[in-house]
Amino acid sequence: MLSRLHTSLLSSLILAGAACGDNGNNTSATESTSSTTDAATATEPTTSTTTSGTPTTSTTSPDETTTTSTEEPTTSTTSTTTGVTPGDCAAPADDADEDGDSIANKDDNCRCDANPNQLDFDGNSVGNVCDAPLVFSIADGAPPEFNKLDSEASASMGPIGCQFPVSLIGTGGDVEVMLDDEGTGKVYAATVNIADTPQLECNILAIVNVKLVIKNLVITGPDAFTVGFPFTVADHNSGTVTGMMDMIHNIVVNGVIDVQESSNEQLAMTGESPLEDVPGSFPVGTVTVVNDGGQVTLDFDNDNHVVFMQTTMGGLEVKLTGLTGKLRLRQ
Ligand SMILES: [Ca+2]
Ligand SMILES: [Ca+2]
Ligand SMILES: [Ca+2]
Repeated sequence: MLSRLHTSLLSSLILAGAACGDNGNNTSATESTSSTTDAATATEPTTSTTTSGTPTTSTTSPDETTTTSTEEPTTSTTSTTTGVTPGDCAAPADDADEDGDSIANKDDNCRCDANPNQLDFDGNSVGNVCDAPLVFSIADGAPPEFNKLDSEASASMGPIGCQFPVSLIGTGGDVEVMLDDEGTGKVYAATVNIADTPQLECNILAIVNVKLVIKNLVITGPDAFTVGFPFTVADHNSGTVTGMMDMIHNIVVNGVIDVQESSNEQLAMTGESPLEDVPGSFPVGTVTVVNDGGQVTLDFDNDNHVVFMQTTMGGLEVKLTGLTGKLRLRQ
């Protein structure tokens, strides 16, 4: 199937219009497996990123901790009362200062790791430095104003094209938040899934009828969003922190471009063309973590970001642009 849309006109087929952008990235036409690296380039120069990353590796570290972390609050409460040191440390609850952070063992909420600020975001008596990550999940049935990201798809061939709005709905996945004693933290968003979109359709000047179905978007970036949670906007005692994600996050897109009719088969042959494992990315955004109520919100607000783009060898360019909205996850 794929091959049907192959043969390249590509670089000559660049849309001048703002909505359809000008990234004449001819290599992106390659099929499915080619990947992740192109993606970053196709989407946003700054990312350069990251690479290569194989989707799968990314899930490792977050997942490992997932199970334990949900249990953490309870366990640690018990430990503190029984005098067992928080955070895997055998130092007794005495007047010594095992980690040299000027907090005596008996008062230290993380006895073997220096944490002079004693920040304890979730108030479980285990300092952030010794504590397990906070884990949040997207749940189905969330209010419609959340877990919905608005974007716009475009299909174009050379100077002609069409646009259609797309709502991407988050249906599942886990995000982990790890905080430190300096008022900063990292957010791992390794497994956010976005639902299939309904079929989208446009007619390019009666030359080609294009149907696009985005089967899935999955975050696969191996790296955490690094989020600054400065003291000025964070209240570690009440459990609220807000910060900016400092990097674009890789995603993988699956979908189908279905060319229903084409009056010019040189430009686009009819039939399905899989959009499979097309690399893409989410833009930077804001993260807010509220411990009271246990939720984390990822906000995206970037009309210019190219989430993904694929140019078939037949010269049909399909692109998802702009990303605004919120994903809300709960503990
Ligand atoms: Ca200490
Ligand atoms: Ca300490
Ligand atoms: Ca804690």
